[in-house]
Amino acid sequence: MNKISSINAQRLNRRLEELARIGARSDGGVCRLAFSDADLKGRNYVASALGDLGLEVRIDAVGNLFGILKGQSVRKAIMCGSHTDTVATGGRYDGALGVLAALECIERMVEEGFSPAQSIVLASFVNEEGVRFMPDMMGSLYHSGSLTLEDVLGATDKDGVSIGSELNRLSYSGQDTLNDLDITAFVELHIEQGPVLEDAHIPIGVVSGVQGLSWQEVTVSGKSNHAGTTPMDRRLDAGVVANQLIHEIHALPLAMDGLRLTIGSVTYHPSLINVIPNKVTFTIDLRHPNPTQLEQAERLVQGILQAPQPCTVTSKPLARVDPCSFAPNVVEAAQKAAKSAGYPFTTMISGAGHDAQILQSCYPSGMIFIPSKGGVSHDVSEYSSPDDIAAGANVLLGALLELSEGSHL
Ligand code: HGY
Ligand code: MN
Ligand code: MN
Repeated sequence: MNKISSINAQRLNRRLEELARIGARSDGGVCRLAFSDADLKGRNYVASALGDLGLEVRIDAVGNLFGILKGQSVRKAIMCGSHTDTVATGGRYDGALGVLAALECIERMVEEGFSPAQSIVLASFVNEEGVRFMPDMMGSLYHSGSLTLEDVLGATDKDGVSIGSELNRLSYSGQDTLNDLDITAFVELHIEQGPVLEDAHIPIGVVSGVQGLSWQEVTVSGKSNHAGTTPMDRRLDAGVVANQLIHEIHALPLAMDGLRLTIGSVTYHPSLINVIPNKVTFTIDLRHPNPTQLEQAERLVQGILQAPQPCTVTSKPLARVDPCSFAPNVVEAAQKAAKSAGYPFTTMISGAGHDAQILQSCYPSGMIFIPSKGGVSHDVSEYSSPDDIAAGANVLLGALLELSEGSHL
């Protein structure tokens, strides 16, 4: 049996450059918002590469893309992959690395004429980012059965456009499923998107779990009026109340170790210089590795929002994912792969949410990280070095072979 030792680093880095040109921003970043034309082009780039390799390509009812390399046991399969949608000010590696590294691993098997003991399935899940349509990790939530087709098709963006209408406009979806396969593991290679690996000068992170996430949108409703004529004591200024709430909420991480809180979007209405705002909406992104602490943080936020105010304050939950621990056998396979490839590694939890966190609910899952320069991600300056990219893909290849072939490696 050919022991495939490494990936073709040049081809992988070339593919990352090619994909980054789809949805390229003038500042060097990438914008492939879910179910946009650029997102479809990015998915078609991957689908045609899968077709060129002779893999069976499947697309499900929400647009999740799969490529299948049949193994000696066709039914049993190892899944690998990630997502190719990005945030609006995204980089070239978040998600794309996991999909293209999976493609590279499969291409190495095909070109060596290697028939894996289990089939290998590449997955590219739709709408992992959740910045246009919420919740995030939507494609893997649908695949794992946590969201219905109606939930997905009915989701709308800030302009009221639904995913269903975008899927029709782009003729993006299919009827396929993976019901005929028995997925025995899922492995995702991803950039760390934080500072841990770079600070420690370690090239590989083996991810043991992912912290929990809670998203909500708060709306403060007051009364518009003239900025010049309305006395200060006769205003119902939604901006004043919103800023007070934001100030109090921002103080929470000082009182709770490990809590990460982001108010990433604040929108005033009518947002005019000489009009008292009658409505302010803002988003809250809470993260914590401990489920009890995450619930406690949610309660503290609700306590602040429910305090008596002159304006009305409402909040709408947008996404909620529990912290997860990955399957020990997948974590071990990744550790073994890093060891046998000679890469120093550390075992860590993920600060960012990922498809693997959702898929852990239906398949034994795990992740492999590579360093992010400056710990930066969700920004156009996101960067990982070609050497680290090659290292991560080699460890992914090793983990796939370990999981598929077991000890006969
Ligand atoms: O928000 C997240 O952690 C992920 O990038 N969707
Ligand atoms: Mn990602
Ligand atoms: Mn992301």
